[in-house]
Amino acid sequence: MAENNTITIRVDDRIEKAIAALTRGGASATVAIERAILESARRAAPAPPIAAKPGSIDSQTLSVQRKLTREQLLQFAERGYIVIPDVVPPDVLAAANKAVDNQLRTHSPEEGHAGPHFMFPLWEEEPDLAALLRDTEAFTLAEELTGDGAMEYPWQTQIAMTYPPYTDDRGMPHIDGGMRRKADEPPRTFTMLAGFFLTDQDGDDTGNLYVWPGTHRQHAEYFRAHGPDAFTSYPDIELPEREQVRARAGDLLLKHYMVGHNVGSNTSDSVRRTVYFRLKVRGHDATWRQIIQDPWHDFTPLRPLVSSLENNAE
Ligand SMILES: O=C(O)CCC(=O)C(=O)O
Repeated sequence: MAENNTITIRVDDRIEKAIAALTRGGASATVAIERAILESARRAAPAPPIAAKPGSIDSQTLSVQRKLTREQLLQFAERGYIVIPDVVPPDVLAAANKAVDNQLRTHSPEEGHAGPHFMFPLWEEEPDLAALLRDTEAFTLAEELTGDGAMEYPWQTQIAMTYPPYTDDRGMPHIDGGMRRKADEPPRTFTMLAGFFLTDQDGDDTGNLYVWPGTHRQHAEYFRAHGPDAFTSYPDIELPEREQVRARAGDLLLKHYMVGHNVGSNTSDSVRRTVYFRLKVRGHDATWRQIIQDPWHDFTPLRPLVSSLENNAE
């Protein structure tokens, strides 16, 4: 609010939490405060009008890009992932691709490499990658699944590339952060994966992520039966049919942490690029035993929607 050339900013607890999260991530306090205020203002700002695309809006939708439809919420709950089209504007996408090129200057694979190639820059290290999450609607959309202000920005990024020709014949999913861990180490769980497609992956075998839909619920059921400490290897469940996630450059993937997944084949002509962020609800780490038994633990807004899924699973 502007009054006599003075701007009054109410420093709410979200700003304080954001400052704490950012300073833990290594930013100086001044930079952290500046970013936290900008982020708070961004969240408080009314949504800019967005031209609706024919056929992509329903009565539950306030705006194509800022609000998930009830159908999308249900799809996430039931199948464990959704792809939201056109979340990243072309200039942000181009800058992110340049940041990937920059990382490749120092972390390139060997000449002639075929298969996956991962790089893990810190959040602070490549601001043009962080911008995918911070300067688009992506984080707001992700928080519709967990609650407004529930999550914190991650400290690390993953650049996932697949150099052709590569055929993945493992036929098995994994869950991040727990398999092959030592029993006395906590698993590196998180709440959800936010994936940004930097290349088109709308055909099969273009490096698409493999997912086994609905396994977040099956895994939780397994850990309820066997106890959370059984999370040292892949749960013995009956696998559903595998799917390839199809998306175009600029689209956003939101995937429940517990959905089984794996690197996909790339038999196309070009290198596949995706950027991932592992997002957590605040206080998540202390609750890993609960979250792997209760798939809705971190997803408060979904709980009223999921009782039918739970009842069907009984
Ligand atoms: O290559 C991908 O997109 C998946 C990578 C993956 O499975 C992982 O990092 O856990």
